[in-house]
Parts: sequence; structure tokens; C-alpha cells
Amino acid sequence: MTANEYVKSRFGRYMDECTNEEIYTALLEYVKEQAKGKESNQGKKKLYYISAEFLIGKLLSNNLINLGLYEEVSQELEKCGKSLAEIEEIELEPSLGNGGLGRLAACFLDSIATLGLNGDGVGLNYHLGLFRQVFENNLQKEEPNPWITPQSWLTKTDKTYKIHFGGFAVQSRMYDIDVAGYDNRTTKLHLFDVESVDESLVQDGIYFDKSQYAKNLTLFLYPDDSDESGRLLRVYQQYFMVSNAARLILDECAQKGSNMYDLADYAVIQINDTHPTMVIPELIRLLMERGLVMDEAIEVVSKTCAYTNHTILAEALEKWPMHFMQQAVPHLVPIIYELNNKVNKKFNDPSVAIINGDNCVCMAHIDIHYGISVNGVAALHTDILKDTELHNFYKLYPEKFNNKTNGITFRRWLLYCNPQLTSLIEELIGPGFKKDAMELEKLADFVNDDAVLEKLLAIKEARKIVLRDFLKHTQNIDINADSVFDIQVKRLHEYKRQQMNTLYVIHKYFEIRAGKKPQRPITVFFGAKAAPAYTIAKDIIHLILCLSEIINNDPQVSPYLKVVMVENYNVTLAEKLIPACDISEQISLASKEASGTSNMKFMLNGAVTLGTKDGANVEIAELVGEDNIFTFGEESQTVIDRYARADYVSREYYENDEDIKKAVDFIVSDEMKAVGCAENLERLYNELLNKDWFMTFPDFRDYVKTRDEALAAYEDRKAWAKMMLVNISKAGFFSADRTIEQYNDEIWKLEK
Ligand code: 26V
Repeated sequence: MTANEYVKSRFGRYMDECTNEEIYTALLEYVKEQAKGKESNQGKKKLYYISAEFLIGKLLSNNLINLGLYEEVSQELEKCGKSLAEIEEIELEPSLGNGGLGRLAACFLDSIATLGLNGDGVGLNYHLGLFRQVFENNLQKEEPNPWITPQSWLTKTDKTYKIHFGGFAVQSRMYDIDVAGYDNRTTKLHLFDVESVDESLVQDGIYFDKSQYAKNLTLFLYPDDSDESGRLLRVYQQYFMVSNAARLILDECAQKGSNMYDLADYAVIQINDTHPTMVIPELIRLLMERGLVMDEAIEVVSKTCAYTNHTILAEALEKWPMHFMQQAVPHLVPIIYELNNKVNKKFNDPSVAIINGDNCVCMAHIDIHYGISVNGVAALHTDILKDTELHNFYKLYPEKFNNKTNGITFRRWLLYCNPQLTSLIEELIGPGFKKDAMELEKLADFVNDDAVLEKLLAIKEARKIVLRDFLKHTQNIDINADSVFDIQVKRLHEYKRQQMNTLYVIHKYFEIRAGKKPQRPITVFFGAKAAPAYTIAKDIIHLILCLSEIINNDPQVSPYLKVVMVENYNVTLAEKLIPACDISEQISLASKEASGTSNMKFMLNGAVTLGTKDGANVEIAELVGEDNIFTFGEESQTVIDRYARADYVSREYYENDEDIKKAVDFIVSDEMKAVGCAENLERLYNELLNKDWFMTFPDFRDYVKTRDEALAAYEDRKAWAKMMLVNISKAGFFSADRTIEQYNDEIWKLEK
């Protein structure tokens, strides 16, 4: 049955007589049915990828592409004067993730299905998502982000569990989303929900009674954790997630014939950052309920779990007070004590203990001692884990440590988001790259082919127009498609240094006012959400929005420089921004960005990276060569040493560098205060002057110089097009298919 026939059978009318809503509903059901028809891998051993976040993005087009139905459905729609893009506007984007970690999990599911591996995702069904960002008075405001409509990708299942907490229990239910692989099998994302969830608990913005667990557990991802009740709620959420996951795993393994002692032959669990760590004590507890003694259960679980570390930032390495555990999950407490005792007996080293001197449980330490593998997400990141952050663990278990450089799915980040570039590539090297990304290397044959370079530039131009029109339509923003598009989109965090980018913009603003005009207009794009309780991050958003108001209203400057902060940056916006980008800003303080994944998406779409030698930027630079990337700033080791010496004084840079002083002073100028809040601006100014914990000033000079070099290089259009082509041709390494092959070969060992 074709899609149009399906529409007819569903509504009694063909597409041309249906509303867009009806077409969307019918296509959703049609795709769900088609996905059901695909087989999934039924091998003995199965991977469970447990993650607090799955930033899956809209699914209609992606699923159509992966099921091989995209062309057919597009053509049928076109015949009745409609487009898939307009149907897709009906779909709400689930905001089940925060940033790279969640998007990575989504890319991994795509690759797992595409490679035909037996592996499912397990997470939570947050009804109101992370939050929807709106700007009011140049400030971020958080609102609920509901996404579950009567017709959605969720399928309600019969699977329910009773989950016990200290003093009460809740009923859970599993919902499934089918994940269609590209031209292959399907797999599933299992999202657990609490049956008693109550959206009406949310009163004002994203505020709700944090103590009513039975009603609030699956309302929001990362509820405000600035107070104890918020942090405690995270523990409840995490336990709810992993208790459901553990029960599902044991049920499925038992059904397949596991006697529980051989669990590792049936299941491997990837723990995505420390949020799912409690799955370890919970599995031990459940195995004891099934008759194993504690030592046996510990041994079995220790062969089943693997841990991925996604950050070295101390504040993100979770440590929960023991009294939280006592309150939320008292039944895990004796197990955690036993895990701690065993470690202490064996190593007698407080730095590797599970319960630390403050009586907190160090979640990562559980994962490392009681798992088979610890991996970082880029070569540099894994080296830092081994040499510095987790060095004491590396000495104990060198064999457990390994690197898995992140990757992205090319289905969404090339085939879907940039069909124009996809066609050109296919025209040049055939369709093989869609299955084997390394075939992109064949593009290297065309670096001196003027006609190809011209086409590449024309595609970029076309994509800028698409972005311009999209932003006009959705956010009423006007941009000049003939300007250079310089883009930084990622979570807002001081270490990512959006503030350094902003200082450059202020510096440029002064130059233009002084008569030094850029060769071509520049548009600087930002997209970022700040965690609701992260004050300085929100101040940085305020700074960007105020600056944008000043510059865009300055008739002397605005023809040459424009600042755009897109509202509510999400996957859908990324799909429009990334293909249009010329310069990809990847400017984290060296050593702090574990990998980055937008850097990979940008290069794949022909942007040139302006970045520090951090995370996967290092690997990008190695692949494309120094001539095809703009790197600047101090090396990670220099930064690590500087932290160790604790002798960085930002004020010295401020006092000794006129440009830094001028740009920083502008933050608290009358001009800024006229459009912004003095309190926020002064707080940010003081933070930079007295702390600057992520060392923007030492890199500032080099940043300005290198960014200006990139802008100058852009003017040699042919040379720039060559750089674009080299970047695309070298992006194959960053396919998530490669990453997943490595996870499977080295950790999971699933049958194909
Ligand atoms: C999260 C938060 C959330 C609240 C505010 C403070 C804070 C600080 C750090 C984090 C990081 C959590 C872990 C994470 O998302 N890591 C990212 O994982 C990506 C996928 O591996 C990787 O590309 C990014 O470099 C890394 O930051």
C-alpha cells in the first residue's frame, strides 16, 4: 500500500483533500506500520544503552529516509501541491535531551539499527522535556516543553512494574519508539513513565512541588537542582529509570533462558555518563531476589556493565550524599556499603573509595570498579582521563580503559539535512558513501576541479538562503545571506566560552565604529540553552542578547556585523543552521570539551573549523591537516599545568591588554545598561575580572588574530572551497557507524 492509499483508507480521502494534520497523522501511522514489518536482530546477547537523555529530534523524515520511503512520499505530496517540510511542521520535537550527550545517544541508536545489532535504548518519558527557552527583556525564561500529542511516535506497551522507594511505591509503564535503521533492521527506544504522573502539578513556568514524587518523576529532564529537593529528585528519577531497566533486562534474559549466573552471555549494559549508575546495585539486589548470594550477584553484574565518561568537569561528576540514598533508596544502601567495603579492603586508598570522606557516593567510582570497560569519547579526552582525572583508577585497571571517539549519524546530518550536498556527492562518487562513510575520501580527487568547487559554493549559498527564510518564517529574524555565517551552537557553559566569542564581537564592533570595516558583512549566530540554576550562563545569554540589540540597531555598524541568538536551539534548528555555516566555532578551553559533536556535523556540511586543540578538534586537525582548519590557543597540557599551579590572575591580562580591557569594560557600559540589567552585567564583569575560571583572556589575542585570518581566507573563494571539500572528504571517520562498530568489537561483542 502506498502512503496515499494509506491516507485514503484512514480518512476516506486522498492526500489532496486532507488537512496537513490528517496527512501527518496518517504518515505517522503508516511509518509505524512499515517499521513493524522490518525484522530486528534476535541474537542471544543484547545491548541495553541506558541514558537519561535521548535527543532524537523529529522523526517523520528521518524514518522515511531510513525505511526507503522518502522519495515516494515526497513525490506523492508534491503531486497534490504539498511538501514534506510543511507536513513536518506539525510534528513537535521531543526535548528529551540537553546537548551532545543526548544527541550522541540518538545517533548511536540509528547506527545500532543500521548495523543490524541487537541493542535497545532505555530512558525516561519526560512529558515536559528539558524546557522551552523564550527570551524576554533580553533574558532567558524557561517554559514547559510538552511534546506528547494524541498521535505520537510512542507506543504504549503492556509492560508495567511496581517500583519501590523509601516509604512508597509507584507503578511504571513502558512506552516504545521504533528506531528504523538505514536500509536495514529496526530496534527500540524504551521510555519508562510513571502511571500517576500529573502535568497539572506544574504551576508557574517550570516550577512544581518537588516532593510529590508519584506525580512528578517524569515531568522534566533535569529539574532545577539548585536546592536540595531538586537534587534529591534527580536521585528518585535516576533510580526510577534504572530499576525499570534492570527489571526489563532480567525479564528478557530469563525469557531467553538465562539462569542469571550467565547473565553476561545475554546482556551488556552501556552506562551513559553516571546518571544510570544505580543500575549496578539495583541489578545486584534483583539478582539476590532471584536467589543469588551477594558475592555471586556482584560477580555477575561486574561482567555485564560498561561505563562511558563524557566530561572531566568536577561539578558534573555526580556524588550523592549517603543520606539521599537512605531516604530515596534505602534498599540499595547495604549493597553500596558492601561495594565500598570490598574496594577499601582491596586497595585501602581513599581516592578510589566509593563512599568519600564527606559521606557521599561517587557514582563514577562504582562504574569503574564494578564494570568491564571505561571509555572516553575522544582521543585527547581518554588520555586526560588516564593521565590526570582517573589516573589512580588507570593504575589499578589499565585494561579497562579505552577510547571511543564520538560520531554522528550521516543519515540525519547529511542525507536529511543537506539533500543538495548529498546529491552533489552522489553525482561525484556514487551512492556508496551512504553505507560506508569512508568513501567520502574519494572526493579528494576533485580538489582542483573548478566546476566542482563552484558547485560546492553554490550549495552553501543556497543553504544560507534556506536558513534566512526559515529564521524569518519561524523567529522573524532578518539576516543577510551574502554575509559570512559564523556559528556557535551548543549548551551554554563557561568552558565552551561563548563569552570569548562575544568579546570578539565587541572588539569588532569597536573596530567598525572606528572606521575599520570588514571586507564582507559578518553574521555571528549563537544558539544555546543555559541550565535554569546556572546564573553566570544565563548572564552570558543576557550579554549576547543585549549586544545583539545594540549592534543590530546601530546604523553605522549593522550593515557589517550582526549578532543573532536563535531562541530555543534544538535539533530542528541545528538541521537548518549546520548546512548554512561557513565558520564553525569550537573554542572550548583546551582539556575541557570531552569531544564535541557539532564540530563533526559542521565539517561534514562543508564548514571550516575555528577551534582550540580540544576534544575531537584534535582529531579533525590531524585528518584535514593544519591548512584546512584554524586552530589557536594554549595546549591542553599548558592549561592543566596552569590549573595545577593555581596562579592564573585574569586581572593581569585585563590591565595589560588594551583590547581586552576595552571589550570587558563595555559589558558594564551605559550603552549596555540601557538595554540590559545592571545586576547581571556587573556580575558577569566581576566574574571575568576576578575569576575567569575558564581562562578566556590568555587565549583572547590569539583568538582575535586567528578569527581575522579565517575571515581573510574566506575572501579567496576558490581556496576556501578547497578547504570545504577537504573537510567533507575527511569527515567519514566521524560516522557513528564507525564508533558503534568499535564499541561492538571491543566491548559489547554482539552477533551481527
Ligand atoms: C552538564 C551540566 C549540566 C548542568 C550544568 C553543569 C553541567 C556541566 C557539565 C555537564 C556535562 C554532562 C556530560 C555531557 O553532556 N558531556 C558532553 O558529552 C558529549 C558526548 O560525548 C561530548 O561531545 C561533549 O564534549 C561533552 O560535554
